Amino acid sequence: MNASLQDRFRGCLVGLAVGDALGGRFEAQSADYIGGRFANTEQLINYITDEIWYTDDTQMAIGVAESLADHGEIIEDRLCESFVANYMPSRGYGRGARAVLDAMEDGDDYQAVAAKHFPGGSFGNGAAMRVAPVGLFFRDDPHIALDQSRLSALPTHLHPLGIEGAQLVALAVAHASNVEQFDRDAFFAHLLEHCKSSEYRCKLETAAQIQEPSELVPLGNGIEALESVTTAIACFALTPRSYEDTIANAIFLGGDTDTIAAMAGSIAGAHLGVRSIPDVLLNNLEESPKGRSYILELADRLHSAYTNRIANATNDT
Ligand code: RVK
Ligand code: MG
Ligand code: MG
Repeated sequence: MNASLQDRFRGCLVGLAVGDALGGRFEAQSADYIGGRFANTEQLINYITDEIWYTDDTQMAIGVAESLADHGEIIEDRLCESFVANYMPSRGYGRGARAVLDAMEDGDDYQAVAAKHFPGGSFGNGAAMRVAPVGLFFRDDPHIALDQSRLSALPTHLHPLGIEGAQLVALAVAHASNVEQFDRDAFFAHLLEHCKSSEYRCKLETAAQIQEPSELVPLGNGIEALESVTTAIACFALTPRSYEDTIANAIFLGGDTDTIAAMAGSIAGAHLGVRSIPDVLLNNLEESPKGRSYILELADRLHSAYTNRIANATNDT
């Protein structure tokens, strides 16, 4: 039976957090090392016997989801307030993102920091790792999803590749949440239709042809958006009927495992629903004040706000 929409909202947010938390155990390790420890997905998943803690990816995605649930759209000032309220440096942030968030927290000119820390702005994957709630909330309209994703990236990521990475993940989440039967050709055609840069186009065309995990390697496993966004999308497209295989595809690549598994997990969860997440992972996800129970409630709150938005849009026409 296909997952309900509420179940998909839950699957997306919890799928992001679980991918991040499991991937966080292997961040910066090599593919060879991880592959030497675990022979397959089952061994990787069953290695978890205690609590898994999420990182900055989930912490910032929570901020985006809260802001959307409260305001119904991305409003930069409100989003920044939410980022500051959730900011916890110990979760492990990118160094440019930390500089921007520190400025936001201190009431300094964070936009100037975002513009100058890296010339041309950041092309890190920080905007893409947190964007899944935007894809869910605007799943009915790719043009709004693209625009709102851009707005959600801008406080920290001004480089076009950082922004487009977020837009592609949002579109992937939206599409995954919309379809009952996953059609790989339709999925990549949709992403390519909205892809602007030759850099992402080239990677998406490669991703669309991938038949087995070893072919994911050339897409990249790095902290830059261009080295991780299409990788995450391809991890899902390779095994669209399995949440655990999707995040395992990402983790077995090594490198930025928390973020690639977070993005891939959010897409898989949006398609398959929260029941697709293995109990051993769900039950071990941290139960801190903004842990498992809170994320499930937040997903429900986002779902309610989404159904209100759709109802209001229908009444207006
Ligand atoms: C620690 C040169 C650039 C660049 C530019 C590189 C967390 C830098 C999460 C930078 C994610 C890194 C990740 C990350 C998210 C970006 N020129 N190098 N124009 N733009 N870089 O600092 O939020 O793990 O090496 O903006 O995107 O789990 O340090 O942060 O893996 O990309 O960090 O970019 O990072 P930042 P972010
Ligand atoms: Mg992280
Ligand atoms: Mg990371």
